[in-house]
Amino acid sequence: QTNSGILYPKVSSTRELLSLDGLWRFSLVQYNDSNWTAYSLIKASKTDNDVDVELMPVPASYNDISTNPKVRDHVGNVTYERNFIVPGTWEGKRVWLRFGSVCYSAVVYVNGEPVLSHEIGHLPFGGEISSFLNFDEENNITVFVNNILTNTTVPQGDLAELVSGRVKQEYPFDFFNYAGIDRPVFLYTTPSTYIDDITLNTTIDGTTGIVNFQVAVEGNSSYTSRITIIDQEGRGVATNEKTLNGKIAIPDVNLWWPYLMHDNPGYQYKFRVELLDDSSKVIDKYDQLFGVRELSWDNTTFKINGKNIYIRGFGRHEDSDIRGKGLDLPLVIRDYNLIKWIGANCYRTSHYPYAEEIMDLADSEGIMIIDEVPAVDTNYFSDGLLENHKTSLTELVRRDKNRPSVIMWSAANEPSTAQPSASDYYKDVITHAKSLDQTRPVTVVNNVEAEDDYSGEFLDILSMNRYDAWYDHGGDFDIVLPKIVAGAQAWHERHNKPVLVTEYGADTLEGYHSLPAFIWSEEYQNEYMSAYFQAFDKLRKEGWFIGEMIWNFADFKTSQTYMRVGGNKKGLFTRQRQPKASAHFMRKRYWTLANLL
Ligand code: GCB
Repeated sequence: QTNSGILYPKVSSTRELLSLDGLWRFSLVQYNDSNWTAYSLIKASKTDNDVDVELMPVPASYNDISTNPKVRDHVGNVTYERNFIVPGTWEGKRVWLRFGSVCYSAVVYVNGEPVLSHEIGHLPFGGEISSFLNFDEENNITVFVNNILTNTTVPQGDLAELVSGRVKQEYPFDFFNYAGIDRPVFLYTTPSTYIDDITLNTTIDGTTGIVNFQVAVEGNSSYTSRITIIDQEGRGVATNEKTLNGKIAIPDVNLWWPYLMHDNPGYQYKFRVELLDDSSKVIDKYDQLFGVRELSWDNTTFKINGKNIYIRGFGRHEDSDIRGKGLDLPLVIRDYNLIKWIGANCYRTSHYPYAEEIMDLADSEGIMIIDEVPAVDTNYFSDGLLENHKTSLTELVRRDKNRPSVIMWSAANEPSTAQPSASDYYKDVITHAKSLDQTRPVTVVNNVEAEDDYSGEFLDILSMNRYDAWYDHGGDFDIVLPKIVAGAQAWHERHNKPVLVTEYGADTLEGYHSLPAFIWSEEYQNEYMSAYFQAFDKLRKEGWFIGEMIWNFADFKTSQTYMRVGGNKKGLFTRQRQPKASAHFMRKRYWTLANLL
């Protein structure tokens, strides 16, 4: 249902909200129950949780909650189930069910009837379920969650049958393939005529902010509308009572600025929409936050509100002990405290869209986001994959289009862009991204050399991942400066576009010291970073180099391989969010850069 809106559920004078977060009954479904959407068949099939408590918290990934490797390594379907009561006062309203994300796909039943299905993790979905509900009584919700990745899923994966007969999920990316209902679940109401979607774009004219708006309404089209823009002090600063599509001017506007580029970063207004009936009674009301800012880019620069952006940041993961990728608010706030402490102004949502609650903080704290779809390590291009890939972009843009923090779309991470077939494929993907949004640049994060690539001509900004002196040339820090500088120059010279380093990093075991520096020690990570800093300082003088992002913000869990000791350890912070020596070192650089620019 990608042609309708996916506004975040909020209480207003016309809308109510109930959370379905909490403990759900959980069971594994045997892999060979192939007809997995057959509700009765799966209900009847035997479950296999052994010693575990058959309850699962929502939101959370299910994999690391259990003591049982069968849960952690499960392939195929699981079921989540719970009962809930819908207040009788909700009868006659539209009642909606909304999931922030289910990894990887879901089929949802309410009182035994299929009501929703969705494929692609990390993206919200929902729909109206009014006609399936019992009001003032118990209702049952059962969600079948499937984690299988194939050649046409985003991201791709493969099923392998081991000699033992067990089926195993294999995937080309290194982060653990967590699954489950990993973001909040809401029930909410709207009136029968309701605000379905709001799209806002802003430009600046001197000291005036211009808000271009489009409001989509479903239901009775004879209602009129009132739009009010409200500032952070709660004052109405502009109104429009005529139309659902138009422009509003905000005089003496407060712009949205990134952290450490302005003394009041992350300034947001409310865009209030009210639908009114003939007697001016408010039928529906929704407040959408937004910021006023203007992005522009050319062959050498990327600007916000007319000022050059220099990105100081990292790639990250949604990842922590026990919860996996499950939304956890203490962790979210801890992470933003660390981001501000270290002086970063940006991160990439590597390698999938992050929770809306996480994105809200980027908007309010002024942290810029490179917003990435789940297309990581794409190896085989096909029409089926292309369709899903485009859908992931459609759903991401629909969700995040109003966020001032989102400054760029990333259409993929490290795809095989050295194959000639990548040319048609990425032309299609990028054309699609540009048809959805012309106000933000689009990138693909590449790890091939400029001369081997077939994607760069379609992109606005060139992003490169480099691991010189890590995956090859261990300890040879002297090769970093010449190789990074030459690599970036080759990208710029081939396409005449701004260049950004989106990854470089070295695995580091906290507390392991070695003088002189030896691979995996804290000293090694610092010397490795120093070598890259020298290259970046040289590139900054070229005039087209727009930023540096280290891999990774924090250590994270991976699949089991000898390459990873307890996971990927390239974090500046441990998985528990404590600093390594590198975090202190990076803090000096990022604050120095922030003060220079
Ligand atoms: C990469 C990938 C990232 C990995 C990283 C690494 O190039 O984009 O997902 O985690 O390298 O540490 O190998």
